[in-house]
Amino acid sequence: MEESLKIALLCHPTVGGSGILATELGHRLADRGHEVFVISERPPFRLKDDHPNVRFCESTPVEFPLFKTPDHTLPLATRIAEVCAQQRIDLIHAHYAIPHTAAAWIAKELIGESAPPIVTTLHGTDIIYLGAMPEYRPLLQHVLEASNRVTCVSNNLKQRTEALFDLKTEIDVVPNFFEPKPLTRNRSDVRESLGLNEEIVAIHASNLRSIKRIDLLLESFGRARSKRSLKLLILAGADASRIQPEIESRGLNSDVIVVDDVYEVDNYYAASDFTLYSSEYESFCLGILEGMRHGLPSVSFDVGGIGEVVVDKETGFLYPFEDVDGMSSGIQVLVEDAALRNSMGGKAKARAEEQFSADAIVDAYLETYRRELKR
Ligand code: GMT
Repeated sequence: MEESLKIALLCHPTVGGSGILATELGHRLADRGHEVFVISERPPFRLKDDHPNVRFCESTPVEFPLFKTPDHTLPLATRIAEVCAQQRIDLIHAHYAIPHTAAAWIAKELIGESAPPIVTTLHGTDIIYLGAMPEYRPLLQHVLEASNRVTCVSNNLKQRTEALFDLKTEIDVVPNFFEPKPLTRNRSDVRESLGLNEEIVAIHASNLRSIKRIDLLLESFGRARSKRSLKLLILAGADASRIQPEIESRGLNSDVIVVDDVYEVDNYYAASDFTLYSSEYESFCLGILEGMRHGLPSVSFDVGGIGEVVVDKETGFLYPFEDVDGMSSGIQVLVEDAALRNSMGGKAKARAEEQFSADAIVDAYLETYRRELKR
């Protein structure tokens, strides 16, 4: 039996791929008998903190009259040091370099020689955007170097990281995984509750940040929709009011269904027919993988690491960024051809199970931890 580890997991509590992945990784590590201490300002939205091996350790941001906004990072660093000392943590796994690896690095300074190693997992925007900003670049360079191991969720993100930073550490690629939860409602119930009949449903789940290019999503959908009965279901992991004006101005009110605050996504994927993404960058695009695991093909732009998840014309359709004509034709093909939808969906599901299973990916993270701890 493998020796049980004590792992401090740092992640964003908000809706987003990195938090989802980190949380699910925490659950899987805990299922395998490791002790997981999740340090964040509030429980990440999918965290099961009633799991016997998972403990949530709150880090409270500080509001102080001289600070314009609450300070998250320094209290987090102090809290990490405290948890490491009290719990004799073996390893810190930081998801997102800024602020998490930066806070872990400060914590290491506080702890001194007995500080545990840091594994950093990069998820995308911390490198693509923050990495390009002069305010963060030298700090990012420093904390990536200070990490004992760095992993990226795709080869594309690894290449982008290596192009931006001069790193001596070898970066490992550990892709994302997704395992669906058992469905709690059947397809027809979910569809009925959304006011759907026989329509074909494209699903998009995201935090609607500007990088998701909801304008291009609506443009492609709007162009495809005239042909056949088609609806767009948006699972909004953020305040959806920001996209309502865009939906209204395009006259898409009756064809776009927006559902807020969805924590259990599986029922919605199972009630849909394909996934639709129009992001300008995705290091991976967990939402496409979630759909694949439910047997859904995808339509998206071929940006970032999406081409490592989707096999073009087999499990989904990929188009150059901003090619809304291409995207709307891909949508139409899937809408009109049920047999193709099913066969591509079947291939998507098989690929998700073979390449992105929880077992294989958790093994890969454990291997990364053990390689470091054996040193
Ligand atoms: O894309 C977002 O807005 C959320 C972001 C996050 O950090 O939660 O997602 C990033 O990490 C996910 C999990 O690794 C990836 O699937 C997403 O592609 C990645 N987003 C970007 O690279 C923009």
